[in-house]
Amino acid sequence: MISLPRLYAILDASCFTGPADLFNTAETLSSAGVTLLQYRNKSENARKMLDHAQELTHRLANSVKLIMNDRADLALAAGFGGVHVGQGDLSAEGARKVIGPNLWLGVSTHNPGQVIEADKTSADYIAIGPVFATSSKANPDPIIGVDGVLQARKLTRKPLVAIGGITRANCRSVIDAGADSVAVISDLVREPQKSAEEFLRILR
Ligand code: 3NM
Repeated sequence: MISLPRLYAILDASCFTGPADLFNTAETLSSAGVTLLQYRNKSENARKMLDHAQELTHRLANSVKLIMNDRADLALAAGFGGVHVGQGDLSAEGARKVIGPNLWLGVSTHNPGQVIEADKTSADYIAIGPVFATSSKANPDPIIGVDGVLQARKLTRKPLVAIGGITRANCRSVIDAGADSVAVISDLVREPQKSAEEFLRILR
């Protein structure tokens, strides 16, 4: 079983002015103590995504576990530490075939049925959300609230990541409901260093 850090930072390319801004923020987060980082890019082609991912590997692979959103092939090609798949991406077992036994595999879930299904797979961790309202995801599933995290916790012993609208103000309640880690996009963007340090302090 893998062990997740309390904070799982997600760098969504749409939040940055360009690749340089994204790389700098990645380095800032790493120096603030972040050790698990996902690269998420819903609008760029595979070639650009691989370029960006390789640069992240070059800058950070020694200090941070890098996870590729959606694309198992790019995770492998970039030398990332894992891939995260959603309900509309490759199945967990499909992604596992691509990445092999050693890379981390995460699966997004949005309701109890999906948690039960993901629990049966070789996924290393399960993400559940959106816990709160989020504007970082197109067409989000219905909000599950802290109660949804409590419910998910009862359905799996795999490491559980809570996602969606998680901030410094509400993260403690999500961990107290049984999540092992919180995944965050927007509350890390504006002041990455300060924000990451505060998350890590609150969740210690
Ligand atoms: N997945 P923020 S919610 C990428 O419910 C993502 O699976 C979700 O961003 C899910 O921290 C979400 O800005 C967006 O709310 C998270």
